[in-house]
Amino acid sequence: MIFDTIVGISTKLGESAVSVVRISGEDSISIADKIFRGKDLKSVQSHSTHYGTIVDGDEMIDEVMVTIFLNPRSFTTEDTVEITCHGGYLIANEIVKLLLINGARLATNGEFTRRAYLNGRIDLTKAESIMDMISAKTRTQLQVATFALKGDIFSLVKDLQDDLLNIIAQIEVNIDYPEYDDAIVITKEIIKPKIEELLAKINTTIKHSSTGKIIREGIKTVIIGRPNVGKSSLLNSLLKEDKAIVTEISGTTRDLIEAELNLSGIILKLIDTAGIRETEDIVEKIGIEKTKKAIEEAALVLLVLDQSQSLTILDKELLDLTKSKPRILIGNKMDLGKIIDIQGESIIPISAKDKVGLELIENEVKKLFIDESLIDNHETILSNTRHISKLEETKKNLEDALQATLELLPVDMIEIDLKNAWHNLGEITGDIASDTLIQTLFSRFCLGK
Ligand SMILES: Nc1nc2c(ncn2[C@@H]2O[C@H](COP(=O)(O)OP(=O)(O)OP(=O)(O)O)[C@@H](O)[C@H]2O)c(=O)[nH]1
Ligand SMILES: [Mg+2]
Repeated sequence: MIFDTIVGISTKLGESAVSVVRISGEDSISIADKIFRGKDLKSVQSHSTHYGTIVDGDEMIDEVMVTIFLNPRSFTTEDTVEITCHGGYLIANEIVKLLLINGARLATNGEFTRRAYLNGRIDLTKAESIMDMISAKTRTQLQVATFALKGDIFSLVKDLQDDLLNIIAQIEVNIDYPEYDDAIVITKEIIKPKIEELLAKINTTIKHSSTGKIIREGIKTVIIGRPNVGKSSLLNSLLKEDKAIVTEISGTTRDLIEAELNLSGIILKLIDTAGIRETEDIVEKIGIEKTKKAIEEAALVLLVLDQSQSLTILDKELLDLTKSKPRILIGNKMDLGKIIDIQGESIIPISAKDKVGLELIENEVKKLFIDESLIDNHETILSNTRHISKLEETKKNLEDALQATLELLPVDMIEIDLKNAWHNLGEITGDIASDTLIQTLFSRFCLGK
């Protein structure tokens, strides 16, 4: 496909050694050449870098290095120029302005990557992985993001599509040559185990993806408990900073306090809450309402109890309120001894004040949410919600197909379900993708990428 020539700044503006301005499209070299002094860029080889200056008429703007990538050997597969200029807030913008005057257009978010996709250089999973790599905050997030870049997700989906095509082919043969009396019955008998096998593969991938999703997105975690049990102290100890105010006065925390914690590679999106109790204080009341909402929205509850005291009615209410949530019971103030008695559920003894026992919480979080063997064995894990939901739709199609093999439905009905499954898989890689999908997906990218 031939597109117009776009320009964008690929680095963050700010005081830094260098910035990179990127130009891509048919006229990128001739446009860059108009503002570059040092060499005739139109006659240089691909993958070569040249020293020179950027000029606005007779005025020198900056001393730069220019790298040329000739079509098709570039990220976008188009002729591409990368101008490495000095950093700062101004220079790169000045160069962009000159390029605009000379015929380039300002790139929209993610437009370079979008071209790489539209020109067939990368599939959607790779494009999305680049975005995930850029936003990764932990080494594990990076590891999961690179699966797609290496092509692992693409192959995984392609293999599933191949299996599907085999089944579809089997049906088509029998639809085309229905001379055998029992063709339909035989077809169903043959394809049923094949569909089951495919479903099993998909189920395993979906199961593993819960670990991937947690790694990519983190765990929304709420710290709750009655007033004064040490919720804010726990937040502070986990973060290793005094983020929340801690006092011996009940009802110290009034509003939600949010913070992010990197728990050896897993991001906990922590929320410290106002302790729940009956109160007439209007500010505290609002705080408590927010706590209740935060509990509903959380994926994990850390319920803090004071283990130096016996359970109160409030503790019991909170235990009841969160019984169907993934939760960890934390017995704080272990330095004051243990009086609390809880049956049938383990409680992790800690002292938030003395920072003792915190690693036990970490272990428990991992036990609840992460299959570490997958990471250790470098298994391919899906982590992107879009991919996972498409795979879930595929699963549904296959279940329908399986059901149809059991009923007295004609085989071409089964084929419809299988084709839908194939279509859903195609949307993961972008084999089949609507304009709206492409539009929204790439608009989430940063400028210049
Ligand atoms: N002995 C002991 N005291 C603790 C421990 N953790 C917290 N405290 C004390 O308990 C009191 C309450 O701590 P906070 O962290 O403010 O409790 P909270 O649950 O956030 O209280 P509210 O915000 O009022 O709901 C403070 O005086 C803390 O110093 C602990 O492990 N041992
Ligand atoms: Mg507090």
